[in-house]
Amino acid sequence: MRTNTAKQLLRSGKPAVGLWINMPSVVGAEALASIGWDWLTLDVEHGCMDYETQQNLFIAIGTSGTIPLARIPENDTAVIKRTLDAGAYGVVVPMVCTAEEAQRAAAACRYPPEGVRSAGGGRWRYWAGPDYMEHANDEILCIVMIEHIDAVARAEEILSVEGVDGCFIGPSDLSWSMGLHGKRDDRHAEAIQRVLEAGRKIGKFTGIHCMSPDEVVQRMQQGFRFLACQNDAAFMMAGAGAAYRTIEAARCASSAVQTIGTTTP
Ligand code: 3PY
Ligand code: MG
Repeated sequence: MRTNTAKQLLRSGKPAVGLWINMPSVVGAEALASIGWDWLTLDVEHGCMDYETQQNLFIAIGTSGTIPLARIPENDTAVIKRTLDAGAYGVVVPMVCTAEEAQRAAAACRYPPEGVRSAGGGRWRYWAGPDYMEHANDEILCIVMIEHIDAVARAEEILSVEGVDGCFIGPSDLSWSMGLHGKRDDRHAEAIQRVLEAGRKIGKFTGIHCMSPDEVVQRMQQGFRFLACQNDAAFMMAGAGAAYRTIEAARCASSAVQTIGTTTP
């Protein structure tokens, strides 16, 4: 079976860095994968992409050494099965608040006897390799999201669940669950630190969504290992927005600008 190089990094305690794909563009995914990110995660929770599109995006990501993952819309056994069959090498499961919910996610990611994943066809036969079923339980990543203050309080029990490889903090939902309306304060920072420490204690990796490359570096130094650097739409809007504003500022400042059809006196 093709090695899950992102999981390999995480197993050896090294950071694995990537970004969320929110836009259902096959060539966009292929282009991002060509950069060399360790993984790319389709954001099926908040992005607008149907099942067939997801499969096409996994194929596009799979043209490089980047590992395709998906953040699924909800903690559902059938959704996890179909997503993995389509080629995801792991799932990020949103809003996991209890050990039972973590168990459900972990079981859905694994074939019996460890789990309940149904053994069926999929493009893994040729992309991952014919021995996929023998190794999938070890190679597939099951990452649960801790993004509610109730989950922070239970971080150790959630992370202790067998089959859960690590967790990923959603700082935004965490803030809303704390009544902070998306803002971050010292209590928010303490909650994040608490999850990080739970991961250290249990011996599982902790990840977090970052708003900039600088934050990725800072979080890496703090001890986070699964690091998401924004998403495709944010990168596109930042690049195109900055270009537009530079041009617009020059255009407004320029006295040489003429309206078509007018002549200079
Ligand atoms: C959050 O911040 O809530 C997220 O889900 C980030 O991916
Ligand atoms: Mg969230």
